[in-house]
Amino acid sequence: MALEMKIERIELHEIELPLVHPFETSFGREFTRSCILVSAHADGLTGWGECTADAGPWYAYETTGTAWHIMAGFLVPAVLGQTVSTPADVVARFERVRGHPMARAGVENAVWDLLARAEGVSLAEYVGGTMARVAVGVSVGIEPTLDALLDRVAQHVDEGYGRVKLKIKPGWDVDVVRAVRERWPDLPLQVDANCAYTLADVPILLALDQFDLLLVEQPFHHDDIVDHAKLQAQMRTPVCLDESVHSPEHARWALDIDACRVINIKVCRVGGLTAALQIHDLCAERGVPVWCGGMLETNVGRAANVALASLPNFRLPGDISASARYYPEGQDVAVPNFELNADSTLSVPEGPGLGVAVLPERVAAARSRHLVCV
Ligand code: SMG
Ligand code: MG
Repeated sequence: MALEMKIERIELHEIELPLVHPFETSFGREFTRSCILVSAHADGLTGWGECTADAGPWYAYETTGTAWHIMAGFLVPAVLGQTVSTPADVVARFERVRGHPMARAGVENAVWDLLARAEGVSLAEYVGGTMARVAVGVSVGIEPTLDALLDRVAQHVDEGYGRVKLKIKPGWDVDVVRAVRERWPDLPLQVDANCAYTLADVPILLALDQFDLLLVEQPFHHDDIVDHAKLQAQMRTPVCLDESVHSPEHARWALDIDACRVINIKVCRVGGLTAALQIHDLCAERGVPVWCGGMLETNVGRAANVALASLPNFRLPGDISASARYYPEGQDVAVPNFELNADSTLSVPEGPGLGVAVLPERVAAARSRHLVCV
């Protein structure tokens, strides 16, 4: 008999946490991180999802404000009071909503956690994960000086990270990558431009080919695949798409025209775990490796990322660093923290659902807005 759950209550919690170190990308520097936590309640159980839309539309068009509007006005009403037995029931109810993947992911993922808990299995098992530990790296932001950047990289290498991603932008690229490569000749290294370049910059990007990078991530426009295909045709280093792949269809279109040879899967960017699994499977069929991106998640989103990254085609280390890299001790909303293993992996939690416990007092301490829907 398939499990059936009636969604009795959904709560939205907008929170803001300070970052332990400011994080700068080509679109700006962040000192704090905002997100919306979603809790779905049924049969005495609670499932949690994290919507990673940020305060402003810098990484993607969604913000905490737009996501709140879409969740409260459209997505929550579509599932509240409904009976669900699989995540597909939620996806079907969201079919009329166009766009707003991060908002959809927040609600859908809360139901995934709820259903996995009801089944008494870990989320990793529920999604079909096969690995007990997932390979991870660390994403290093732009720093005020090259010396400061080298210090940051050294700190993370000393902590045990076996793969480093550097953020690049025009004026902070070839020389920076050269300096890091000279100091760490064998370090698995990759770069992420967050859309900061155009076709006019192809010579700069081709200059990166000499540094033996794992990949170059999203150099061009946040919706582009055509220009990326033109670059990949000339570049030895695999192009990896992040921002441009915001649905399984976008992944297929990109692969069809050879716009990239690797895809960064972020659960929220693609609209939830269901879409993330579809992209994983599509890439596996086509022989294209994927890896799990990060959005400075709390331990709630991180636990979902770790579960997802336990699937077999996650063949490159994820941007899923240890909890201590993100928020001050005692402030993350869920426990236990994720710790880095000596082999640059995180262990996949074995407890039911996400395998972390959300602490209501920590959510309340960080919360700026709260909505209870019954
Ligand atoms: O979660 O460790 C992390 C950050 C990984 O660099 C990271 N994410 O474009 O891939 C990316 C960026 C987006 C961060 S915007 C908040
Ligand atoms: Mg990226």
